[in-house]
Amino acid sequence: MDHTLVLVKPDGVQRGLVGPVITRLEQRGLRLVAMKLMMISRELASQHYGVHEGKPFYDGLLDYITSGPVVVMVWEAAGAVAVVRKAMGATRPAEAEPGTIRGDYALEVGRNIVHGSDSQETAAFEIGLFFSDGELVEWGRSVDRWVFE
Ligand code: DAT
Ligand code: MG
Repeated sequence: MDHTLVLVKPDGVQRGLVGPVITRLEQRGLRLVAMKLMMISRELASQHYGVHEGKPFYDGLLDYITSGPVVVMVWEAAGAVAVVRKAMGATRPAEAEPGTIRGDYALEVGRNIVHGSDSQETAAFEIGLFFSDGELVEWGRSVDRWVFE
């Protein structure tokens, strides 16, 4: 099944939104396979956000993502990347639909609570940045047959 990387960013952790983010993804039916609280180093941040290097918001983005602890997770489901992107809502929270994480909890692009990988290739790259293979837990839930076809 597909994997995607989700971060609750420093603003989400500070605002006590780790629980709501996890709850939404759990209740949707995705399976959590890895999770930790950590500080992101400048080095790791520059790798994670390498595609944005040179953009006007890049330095501020690195300041923000390294400004406090984040919760980093890997979630599993068929089509996990797209499912999580939709659940997160638009990058600019002002444009995010109500019912999405950003649409319900955020207002500004530089304080948008969550990160989710944007493709399967990006997901594989990002998961490799944050986790070693042994940290992904293969497990089953008794409810899985009621969630996964
Ligand atoms: P997303 O986080 O939805 O994948 P992205 O990968 O395009 O969005 O950008 C990464 C983060 O960078 C985004 O969550 C917020 C910030 N960002 C993106 N575009 C921005 C902009 N035009 N001005 C300020 N911050 C921006
Ligand atoms: Mg992105």
